[in-house]
Amino acid sequence: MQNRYGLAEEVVLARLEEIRRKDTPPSTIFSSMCAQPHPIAVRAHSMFLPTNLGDPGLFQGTATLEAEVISWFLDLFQCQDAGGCITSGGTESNIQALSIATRQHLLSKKHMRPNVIVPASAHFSFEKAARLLGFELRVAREETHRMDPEHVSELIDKQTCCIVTVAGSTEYGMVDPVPDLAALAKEHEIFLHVDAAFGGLVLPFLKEAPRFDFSIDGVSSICVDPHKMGMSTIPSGVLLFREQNFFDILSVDTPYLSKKTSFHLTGTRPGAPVASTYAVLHHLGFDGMQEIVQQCMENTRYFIEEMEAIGIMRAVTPDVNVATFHPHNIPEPWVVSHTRGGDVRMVITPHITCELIDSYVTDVKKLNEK
Ligand code: 0PR
Repeated sequence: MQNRYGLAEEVVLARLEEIRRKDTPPSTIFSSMCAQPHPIAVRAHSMFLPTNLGDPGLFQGTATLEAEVISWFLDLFQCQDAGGCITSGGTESNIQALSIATRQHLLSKKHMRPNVIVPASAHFSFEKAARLLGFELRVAREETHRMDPEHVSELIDKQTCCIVTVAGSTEYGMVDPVPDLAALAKEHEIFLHVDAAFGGLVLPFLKEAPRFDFSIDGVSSICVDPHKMGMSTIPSGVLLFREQNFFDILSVDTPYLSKKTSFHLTGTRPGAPVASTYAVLHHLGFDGMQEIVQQCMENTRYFIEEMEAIGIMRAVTPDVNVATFHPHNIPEPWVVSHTRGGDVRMVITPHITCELIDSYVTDVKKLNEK
């Protein structure tokens, strides 16, 4: 409704508080891949609210944070000479990675419509990318929810410009056999993108986790989202490329800005989530992140054991902290999600403690006994 004279600050804020109370309380949400932001993330975010990395020459301090965050991830993913950029999250990163792969294909004078092979479990952002970029999406079969390299090799042809693999799948928390798929990509000289939006900030902190990073020859790009397991504020994504010149493929001229080219999808870009990511990673350090991630994995195992003890079996044993169970009635007030296969899915982010898990299991037991 139009409001000609404006309202007092307290009135507007009280209204906002009331509206915010209608959102689901985090303590009942078991379905979100976005961890609650760490307190230092919130403070850092508010310090950098007016910054715009779309015109980095005006925010040279903030721009150094972007470079430091990228460098931190290149170190974590074992390729210090690679390049990268900050995005708004997994969707933008996936679109940009595929934009590079399809453009490379067209520039190499293969004028036929390119195709991209994705696992059946791929996030729906790849369908968005296919619509935007006009490539054909080929879906590879999976073995126990992991991409099957044999089927991928059957799907490859001369117009295949990219293989997408997932490290920490949205629905079942599985990691594709990245080394096998990277070998295939290398053999056929195809771009290989690893979607580690969720798993990229889990797997490096686990002992004996499946490999997915730049230490594998043939991996061309990796995306990871600090706004998921990185406990940063939304929107915060990172896209990394093995070769710096991948940037050039996407560059356009920006004649009147402080920097003369841009390879990002968005123009105006918030510096606040970059500061937030920087703050969490530097505050916790590798050891602090490892402690939190290992606790999440322990809680995932605990959840699975406690549910199986009341007769509700796991759908799979996950590689990361996503627990899936055979269908059962969901008690109030818990919010879970369902996979396309009908299983019940929970993401065990840091705020899902053993006490919360116990409450859920007790409520499920009561409801399913009735
Ligand atoms: N890649 C993977 C493997 C993902 O799981 C997701 C998002 C993306 C890419 C896309 O990332 P952005 O959403 O950051 O662009 N996975 C979650 C999902 O769609 C996102 C999410 C988070 C959904 C919290 C709901 C929610 O409450 O399930």
